[in-house]
Amino acid sequence: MSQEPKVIYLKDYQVPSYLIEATELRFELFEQETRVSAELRGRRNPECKSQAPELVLFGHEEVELLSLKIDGRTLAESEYQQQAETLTLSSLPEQFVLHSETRIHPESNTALEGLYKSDGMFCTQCEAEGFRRITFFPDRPDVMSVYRTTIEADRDNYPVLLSNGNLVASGEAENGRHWVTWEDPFPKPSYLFALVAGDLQYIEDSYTTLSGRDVRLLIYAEEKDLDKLDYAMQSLKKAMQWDEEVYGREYDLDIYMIVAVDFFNMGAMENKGLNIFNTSCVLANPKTTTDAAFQRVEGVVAHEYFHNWSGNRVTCRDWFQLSLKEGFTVFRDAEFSADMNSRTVKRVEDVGVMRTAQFAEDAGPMAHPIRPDSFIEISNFYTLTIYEKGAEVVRMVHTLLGPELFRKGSDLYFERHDGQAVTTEDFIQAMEDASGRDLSQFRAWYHQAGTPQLEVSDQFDPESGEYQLTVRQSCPPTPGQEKKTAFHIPLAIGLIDPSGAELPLAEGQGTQVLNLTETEQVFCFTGLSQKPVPSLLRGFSAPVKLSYPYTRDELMFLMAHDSDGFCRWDAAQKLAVDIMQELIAAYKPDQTMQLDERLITAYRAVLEAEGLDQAMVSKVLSLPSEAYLSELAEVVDVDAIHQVRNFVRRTLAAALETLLLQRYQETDIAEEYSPEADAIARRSLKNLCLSYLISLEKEEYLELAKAQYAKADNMTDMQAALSLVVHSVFAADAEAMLADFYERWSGESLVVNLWLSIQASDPKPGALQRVEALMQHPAFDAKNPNKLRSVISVFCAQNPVNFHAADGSGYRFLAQQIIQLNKQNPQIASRMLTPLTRWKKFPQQRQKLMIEALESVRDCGELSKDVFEVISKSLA
Ligand code: 7MK
Ligand code: ZN
Repeated sequence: MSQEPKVIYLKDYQVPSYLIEATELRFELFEQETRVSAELRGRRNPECKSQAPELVLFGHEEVELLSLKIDGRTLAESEYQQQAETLTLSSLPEQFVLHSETRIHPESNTALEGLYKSDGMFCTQCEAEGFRRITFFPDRPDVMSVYRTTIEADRDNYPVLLSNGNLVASGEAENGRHWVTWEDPFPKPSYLFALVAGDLQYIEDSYTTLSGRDVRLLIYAEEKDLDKLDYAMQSLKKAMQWDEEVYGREYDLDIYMIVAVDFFNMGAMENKGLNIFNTSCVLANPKTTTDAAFQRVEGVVAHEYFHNWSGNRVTCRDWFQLSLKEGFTVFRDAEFSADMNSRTVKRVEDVGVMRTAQFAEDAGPMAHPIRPDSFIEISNFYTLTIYEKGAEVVRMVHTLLGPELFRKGSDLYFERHDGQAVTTEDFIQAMEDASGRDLSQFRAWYHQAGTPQLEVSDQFDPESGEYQLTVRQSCPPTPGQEKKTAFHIPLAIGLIDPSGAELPLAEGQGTQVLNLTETEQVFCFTGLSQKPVPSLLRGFSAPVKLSYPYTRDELMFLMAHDSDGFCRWDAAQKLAVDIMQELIAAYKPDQTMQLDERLITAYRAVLEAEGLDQAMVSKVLSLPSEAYLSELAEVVDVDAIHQVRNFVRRTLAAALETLLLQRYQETDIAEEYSPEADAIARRSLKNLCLSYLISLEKEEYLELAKAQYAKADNMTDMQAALSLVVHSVFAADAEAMLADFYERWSGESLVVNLWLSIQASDPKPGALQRVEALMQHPAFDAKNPNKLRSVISVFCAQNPVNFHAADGSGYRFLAQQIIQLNKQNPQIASRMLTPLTRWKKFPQQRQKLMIEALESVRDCGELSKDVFEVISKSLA
């Protein structure tokens, strides 16, 4: 940056002065350059009242302007103003055709935004503002245009040429080149534009929509990955059907394409008719893919498909509205996954992400509301807050309205705004209009950042049989927001009597949703004979932190009796957290610890119980992660957390050894791999038991893990066994297994990523040296985001004891990497900074070292906007 980057404010929004009705693009792809010709048919926007309207075209500095014409007349340089990232035209006629010729260099584009090369193929990523790296255009989502795109390239190297919509023409050109033309009839913002050119193979299927239209479904990948596409295809068809059944939404083009690419900054992209996916979110095959990745593929395929309505047909007016499409679409994909698999498991997993990572974001220097009111670089706002908290906010609307009125609201929203670029306000308004409910106070969720806290206390009067719940809400300050107004919070609760029976509440239901709207409220329940145990925040009905002074015995009682699956799991978590926090507070190295027997008793009961859902057993028996314990801590003591968690795991394993082994053997059945929920649950429980057993450091369990590794016919069991041995004390066996694994899988890039991650997350001393060595390994590629994430991000986020080494070596390492990446790939650089931004949570000495690391990045020279924004907010 030659100057300080500019802050963009929502309050400065103005409608575009010109609309672009049609865009005709022509790409000539070469190895040394790409020529782009763009013809924009524009006209005055009747809604823009400006007297002297200007057409602002955005264009990245790397787009070289070769010529510019209006209605066929070449413009002299004096007839437009070119600045660093914009080109401004004034005195335009009411209607015009603007024609530009430009040159770009996808072959050297390492930022992976705009048009770039991934492993020899051309592909694009335009969201949010990548289109301006392709050509000059009013690259803002409220300018929607139809596109006609011609691509010309060498036929041998790029036999497949794709863009949005329908293929309308193709032909041969000179010098062994060929061309195709695609036409997308739906007006769309430029961020949904896509182009792919490469040597690709595909699988094909079809889907008949509710109204009887046949849609061709094509999934493209490199030839070597053709055997990993079936699961994505099945997932796509399930998603198409689900959206018809649950939202009444059909697909609208005759063709739907997905392309798998290796180099991708994010997970996937919903480009109209031509989704582009990170291979990690589309390829799946039992031999090479873990259960977690299968689930990710199903969820991401559905997410991108659902965007066709929540994002593409109805899009965002400006990028402050990002959560309009992302929060809603995450809610939709979460419900889809819940319907396809286990609802409670999906909820438990999503709540884990909220509590561990989103709450941390809300408490850090980058905290922002789900509808931010300013940003420097929009790429920095593809956050857990926009996505996951955004989805929780939509879920609360669903809870407040109930399923029928929510559906009425979504129907109205899609109908009213089809083909438009709208705001989160339009979404809420549609929900209000369709339901007749008042959501005025609820709107605070959109503009207030931070995690609300609920403090609950209760009182029982045996005389009158009256039970009172008092709920106080507050929300801590966040950057730029000192004071908050009260939120409208749906608090789902149940009351359980001492026999374990659930009391009937409103309308005889076991669960009642309390509407919290004031800072303090009292709720009365009458006709009780004994004091109940309250079951609070059922299903995680709101993204809040709730405290109630449960005793450990009450938590055990809830684990056994709560009818809400989420709350049973939550009670187990709270019990473990409470016990571990006490140990963490008292922790001194080399001092013996004592585990509260009640945790053993509680875990034993779960292990012994017959007929429990195996998926839930494995969730309930999973100890809170180090990351979650860190989030809960006032000041994070990484070593104490790590040591205590290991101690608790080992102590539980010793006390429950026989049961764990028994469960392991019961779940270790020879069966053909299936990615269905019950099979996943079985493997998850099996590998959890193995992890407890391995912690006992006995040879026999090492042998068990080695045997599992040797006989595994699927990557879930294989990687679990490998990871447990590598993270154990059995160093020699770990080395041998790692070598074997690499030899077997060196040709499978995604499997190699598991191999890298397992090593980068090894908590044993010396991890940084191992990470540095891995970065010299031939399997590592510093230009590939998946490799960077597998090594650097995993080390910094999943290896806390080593990343937070007291000498600051982990921090300095990360700072160096960021400095490197800042030029090469700003989006990835900025994302990877996250762990350092949380410096306020650590003890003083660590704080000082983390700040020094941030300062070294700040002072390294020219910062990208992405890195600048995160650094400056972290050091503010
Ligand atoms: C998910 C944007 C895209 C972060 C998480 C995704 C991105 C970033 C997928 C890229 C998406 N629109 O569909 O949300
Ligand atoms: Zn999305």
